[in-house]
Amino acid sequence: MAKVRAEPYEFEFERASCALVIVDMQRDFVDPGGFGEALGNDVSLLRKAIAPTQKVLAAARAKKLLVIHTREGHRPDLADLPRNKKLRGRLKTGIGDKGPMGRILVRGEYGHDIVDELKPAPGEPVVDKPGKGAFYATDLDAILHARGIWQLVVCGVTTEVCVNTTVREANDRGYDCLVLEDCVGSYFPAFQKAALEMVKAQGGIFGWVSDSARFLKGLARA
Ligand code: C5J
Repeated sequence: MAKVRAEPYEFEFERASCALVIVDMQRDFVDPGGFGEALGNDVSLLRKAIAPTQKVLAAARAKKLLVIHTREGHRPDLADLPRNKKLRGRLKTGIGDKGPMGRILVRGEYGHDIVDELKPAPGEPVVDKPGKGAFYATDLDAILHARGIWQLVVCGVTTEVCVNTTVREANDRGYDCLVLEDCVGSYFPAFQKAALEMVKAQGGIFGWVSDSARFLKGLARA
């Protein structure tokens, strides 16, 4: 068992039963000129997570951890886009419309894909998800079960939306989750802080929180 210093207490994991999950590091959320920025958000708050996540990704690959990438988005015909998600926000330009990087959050479009800095390697599963949680309407649970994975190290964006929803879904399905606080990002600093607090409160009600440096130390010993 490898050990990572974490809150509320150390996270113990086996390399063979642990996967790295990188949530929605997509151009439309993270890159300047994308949908996120068009909505008035400061993407630099999300971009801070790229460099530490690159280090974690490289180390995970070197240690042969399963690496999974997720992308939030919809079919080009929008048949899987619920009415509430399409209408929410009363946006002039929203999901499915032509945005700065192609049709917004539509599979196959430039903005929907993962940022160049964290490009999936051949063989790494990319899970396309229509919702916020990575388990809803996807084959993620089947992929993890097939490989005997029950522990997840989670990076990505945004902390309080897709990362938090995924961790909660994972927790209810029996997975232990470790969230790396410098590898997740939110457009709202107060939400970043609160979302991390929520994971580790009450003895780790949804999981553990650590950071890339502490995780890399633990992984080096695994
Ligand atoms: C959002 C996400 N924020 N990946 N998506 O709509 O967190």
